Amino acid sequence: MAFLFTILSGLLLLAVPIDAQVYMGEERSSYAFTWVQPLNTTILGQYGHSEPVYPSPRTTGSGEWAEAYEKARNFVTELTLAEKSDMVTGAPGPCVGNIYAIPRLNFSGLCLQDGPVSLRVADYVSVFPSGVTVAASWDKAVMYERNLAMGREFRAKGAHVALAPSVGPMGRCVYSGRNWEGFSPDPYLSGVAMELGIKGLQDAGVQAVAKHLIANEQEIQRNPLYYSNGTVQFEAISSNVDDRTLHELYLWPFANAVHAGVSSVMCSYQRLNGSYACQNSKLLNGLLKDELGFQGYVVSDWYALHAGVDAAEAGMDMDMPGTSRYNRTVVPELGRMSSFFGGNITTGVRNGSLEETRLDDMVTRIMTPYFYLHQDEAYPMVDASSIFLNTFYNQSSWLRDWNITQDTSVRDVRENHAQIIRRHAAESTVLLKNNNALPLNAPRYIGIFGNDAGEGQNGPLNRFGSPDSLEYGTYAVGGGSGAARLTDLVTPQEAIKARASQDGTVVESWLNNPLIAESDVASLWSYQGPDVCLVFLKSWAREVIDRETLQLDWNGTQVVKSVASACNNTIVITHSAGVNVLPFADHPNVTAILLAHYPGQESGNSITDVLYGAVNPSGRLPYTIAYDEADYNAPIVTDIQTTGVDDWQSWFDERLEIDYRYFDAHNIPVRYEFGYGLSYTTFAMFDIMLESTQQLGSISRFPVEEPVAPGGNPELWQTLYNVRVDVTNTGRVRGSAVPQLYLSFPDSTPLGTPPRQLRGFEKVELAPGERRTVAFALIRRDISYWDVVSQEWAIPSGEFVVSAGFSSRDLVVSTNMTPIASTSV
Ligand SMILES: *[C@@H]1O[C@H](CO)[C@@H](O)[C@H](O)[C@H]1NC(C)=O
Ligand SMILES: *[C@@H]1O[C@H](CO)[C@@H](O)[C@H](O)[C@H]1NC(C)=O
Ligand SMILES: *[C@@H]1O[C@H](CO)[C@@H](O)[C@H](O)[C@H]1NC(C)=O
Ligand SMILES: *[C@@H]1O[C@H](CO)[C@@H](O)[C@H](O)[C@H]1NC(C)=O
Ligand SMILES: *[C@@H]1O[C@H](CO)[C@@H](O)[C@H](O)[C@H]1NC(C)=O
Ligand SMILES: *[C@@H]1O[C@H](CO)[C@@H](O)[C@H](O)[C@H]1NC(C)=O
Ligand SMILES: *[C@@H]1O[C@H](CO)[C@@H](O)[C@H](O)[C@H]1NC(C)=O
Ligand SMILES: *[C@@H]1O[C@H](CO)[C@@H](O)[C@H](O)[C@H]1NC(C)=O
Ligand SMILES: *[C@@H]1O[C@H](CO)[C@@H](O)[C@H](O)[C@H]1NC(C)=O
Ligand SMILES: *[C@@H]1O[C@H](CO)[C@@H](O)[C@H](O)[C@H]1NC(C)=O
Ligand SMILES: *[C@@H]1O[C@H](CO)[C@@H](O)[C@H](O)[C@H]1NC(C)=O
Ligand SMILES: CC(=O)N[C@H]1CO[C@H](CO)[C@@H](O)[C@@H]1O
Repeated sequence: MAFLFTILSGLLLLAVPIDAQVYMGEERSSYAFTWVQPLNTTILGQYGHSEPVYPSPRTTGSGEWAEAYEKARNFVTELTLAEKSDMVTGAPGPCVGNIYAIPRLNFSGLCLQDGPVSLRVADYVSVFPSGVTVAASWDKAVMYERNLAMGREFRAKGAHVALAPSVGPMGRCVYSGRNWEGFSPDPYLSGVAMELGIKGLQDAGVQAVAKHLIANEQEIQRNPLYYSNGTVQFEAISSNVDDRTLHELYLWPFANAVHAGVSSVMCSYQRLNGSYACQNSKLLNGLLKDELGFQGYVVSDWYALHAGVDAAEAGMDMDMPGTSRYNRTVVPELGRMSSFFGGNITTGVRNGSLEETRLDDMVTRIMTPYFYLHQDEAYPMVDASSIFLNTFYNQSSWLRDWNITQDTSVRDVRENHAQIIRRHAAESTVLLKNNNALPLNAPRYIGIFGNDAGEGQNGPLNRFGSPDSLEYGTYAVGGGSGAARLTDLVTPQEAIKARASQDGTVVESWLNNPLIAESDVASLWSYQGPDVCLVFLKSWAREVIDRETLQLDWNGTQVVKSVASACNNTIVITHSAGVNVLPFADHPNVTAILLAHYPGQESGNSITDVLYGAVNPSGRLPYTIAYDEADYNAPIVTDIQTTGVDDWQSWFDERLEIDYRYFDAHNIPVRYEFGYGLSYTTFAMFDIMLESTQQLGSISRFPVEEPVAPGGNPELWQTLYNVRVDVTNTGRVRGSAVPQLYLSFPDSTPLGTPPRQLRGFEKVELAPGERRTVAFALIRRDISYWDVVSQEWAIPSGEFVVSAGFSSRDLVVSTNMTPIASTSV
């Protein structure tokens, strides 16, 4: 959702969108590079519109939701027209998003809260590892357990709806400011993380929201820009994506989300093929509700709605926050603030422009997950800390509308989650290089270097959701609406000191600046220098802005060079939003490199466990680290040179070729490939075996037509093959391997198919010498491409190569598979 920079209602009266205030400030103009995508009116003509798909499919409560659906239908029959309109329109209240209570029906309203790593607006909650960190775990148990624990906290604090998990952006552009909130540019890995994350939240009784649908792959110009008189100067950027790419990349993990029974889907800010995502009927009615069979409700990103009745017809179900972006004054005749929905919905039904059955469908979609998750039964009240820390609404604007007991006690909901967070972040740490430097063995003297090792300077957070000083302090989480309030934070410095004292190790620390300034770094330390130099570096990212560089912040590369010039055992550890280029990786004195991403509140304990070998790192890269920034394709559009109101356009011309698919398709060497990561032990793989679950020759090119269920045609989810490989631990310590399965599609697949695509992974823990068989199931969707002609998933004829290995470029064993024999033409 939109992260607000200010809540002062006075400022909000300015007819300037909140995000635009940032673009017009120094942040926008400071971009080091400019990428202007030329306006091509020929292509614009092709993409300029999205096919109309009407009417909006009505929910049928299919699948496990049948009983809840009946309750929701009954609930709707009790409502007046005004109450129905309230049910689909956000209102000021105690939470970041609110739906009014209807005490007459024992409905206590809905509380929607950020975000993907923590309940952002609350005290005494835990801060979990970020999405990118969890993706780096490649561990299905971690993906589920993290969100189950987080869901318990949302529930205990009285939030019905968690605005999580995120998979848009997915990571098309390495610079995108929100990539870290989601998982990976690989749709398969992201799809698994979505599915398990949603199950975790919902098993805790909290509604999950899959966001942001769709192609929200950059922050710059994600919202329209207005003149001060309120006229649009530029519409938001349009992500122009072809049909096959949308299905095989960006929509793929949303299909997993719907398959997992997600309660809600949040539509994104920007336009898709020229039409705003929150009123694009092809996207919402066509793809999401019809093709994927989504039974829940679509909620807008905050202020992403730009139409009333038209958007409802296009498939939008809930307007958030439900007030005008510019004018949050109460409309006297309504007693409410104005909204694209709200009064317009009531008027629309009265004057016949909106069918009341559509409005009933919207409310039914909203209430079905509520009943399904038993949220009508004794749900906890909104916690006082959420109310008092809520900077989104002035309490005077809503208190009179809510029957809230002024209970000022704050509930501590953290349970034992610190232990889970510590273990998850440690297991997600990616070891990229290790010249026998790790694990540490009772070193005599440790030097800790870098601004990222210790505390920040001025408390945990400023109003941007970032540490008050970006220069000093370790990064446990990024900023914006995905940020978190760190009730607890264990820094690397304090955790390492505590552990080192057990061995009588000397520990000394230095910040970045003296290291850069000093030409003779050795003069900074005692005559016998540290026998291990730990350099902690970081990269910041947050919503609203995109990253400007892939170098480590605050002269990180220079810090490594300085330390390594005088220390022959330099270990680099990063806390980062995602991709960094690592120009020092081949330096002979850089003996180890660890990526911890944004690890959450136990940061120091997690990294110390890895450094000392209490945890054997088993993270793997969920993206590719190239040699050079310029090696990455799909740049962010940072500017335009024309003045047409529609001229911000982003052509997804690389189609399926993002991240490793691009590097592989063009044989570009990379520093560390997708799926790569080391361990303190070594592994080997043998004996790939493939078996079909179907009779020989019985697999059809297209799935048999079946009634759509959540996730689409159920046939797409049917296992057609099982693949097995044997993995063994060939080293001396216990550790976890991550065997990965990649498919190369036959030559008959249309052009543009990536050379290899991930289609399976498991994490398996092995004692030294232990050998285990690992199984991967291939479902129909895994071995199909999206056929734009038939508008169906199709299995290509001919031979697939099925390979397994330890990374996308370390394929150890392979076999062939021919689901459909080649037909001679
Ligand atoms: C909240 O609203 C009250 C009453 O309208 C007003 O006096 C007060 O200044 C507002 N506070 C803020 C922070 O806007
Ligand atoms: C615009 O796109 C069309 C279709 O891809 C292409 O043929 C044409 O050369 C492009 N024009 C310019 C000016 O780039
Ligand atoms: C977007 O436009 C492309 C090119 O015409 C088309 O293939 C695709 O189906 C469109 N997608 C949507 C959602 O409108
Ligand atoms: C509301 O709850 C009360 C107390 O549990 C119950 O007596 C009443 O029937 C409920 N009303 C509705 C409309 O469900
Ligand atoms: C708003 O301001 C812009 C730029 O000054 C101008 O072009 C436009 O005509 C104005 N619109 C209205 C409705 O006044
Ligand atoms: C905001 O809306 C109110 C109620 O409709 C109106 O009276 C007021 O003039 C508006 N303020 C601005 C700055 O547009
Ligand atoms: C209806 O929507 C318009 C924007 O199209 C908004 O200005 C207006 O305030 C809305 N009306 C109500 C009653 O919410
Ligand atoms: C009906 O009401 C809607 C919502 O206020 C409005 O957009 C539309 O123009 C109205 N139509 C007629 C025919 O009055
Ligand atoms: C407010 O809540 C209290 C306690 O839950 C209840 O007794 C009372 O009837 C409620 N009042 C209104 C106006 O809903
Ligand atoms: C590596 O460190 C040693 C000090 O231990 C130093 O003498 C040497 O110059 C360093 N090597 C490089 C390439 O900086
Ligand atoms: C690193 O330097 C120390 C002295 O500073 C030396 O004792 C040690 O052998 C060196 N290690 C390597 C691997 O060169
Ligand atoms: C010596 C050096 O490289 N200093 C740079 C450190 O980083 C800041 C901000 O990123 C630059 O402004 C300095 O030039």
